[in-house]
Amino acid sequence: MQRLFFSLKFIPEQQQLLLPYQQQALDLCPAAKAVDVDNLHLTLFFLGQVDATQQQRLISAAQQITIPPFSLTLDTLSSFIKPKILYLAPSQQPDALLQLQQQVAQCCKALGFSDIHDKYRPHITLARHAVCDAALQQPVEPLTLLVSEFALYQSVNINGAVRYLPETVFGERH
Ligand code: 2AM
Repeated sequence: MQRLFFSLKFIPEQQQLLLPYQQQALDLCPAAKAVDVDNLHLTLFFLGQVDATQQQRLISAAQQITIPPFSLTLDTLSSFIKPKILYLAPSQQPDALLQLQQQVAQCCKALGFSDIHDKYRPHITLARHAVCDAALQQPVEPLTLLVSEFALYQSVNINGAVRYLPETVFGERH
């Protein structure tokens, strides 16, 4: 069994562009713990524990999804109280992102996975264990990323550190 989730796939240069926003988040809430730069991602669907057979089925289903490259503009720094995270999010959710998320969710649900979230809320978690102003909602300098891939990620614990590893990548180059 592996702990898996679908997520947009950012390239390392895009993850680097997120670092100033992470710093802003940490300035607002210094006790929070920064997410490692190569772990920065935007979840599409969280699956939880998945066995090898189901994983293969998920991959086959996701290979049928087409993803036209789209722009994602991130412009809001905000927080969730549960879990206590600081995140960067788009104030306008692009249709292409929502369509992709719906297609991924449909595949997952057709294979028996349920969505543990009441409502899809696209966000990039920048820091965790954030005990700070609960009502944080701050406009920031907009950052536009071009997205053309998503991936099935595995969450693993390596020497006590969580790593998100792209298992299978989907999108225009694949
Ligand atoms: P993330 O913040 O790293 O994306 C399981 O709840 C995981 O799904 C969380 O660790 C969180 O990971 C992500 N998540 C939480 N709430 C969500 C929501 N409303 N929409 C999408 N992803 C969410």
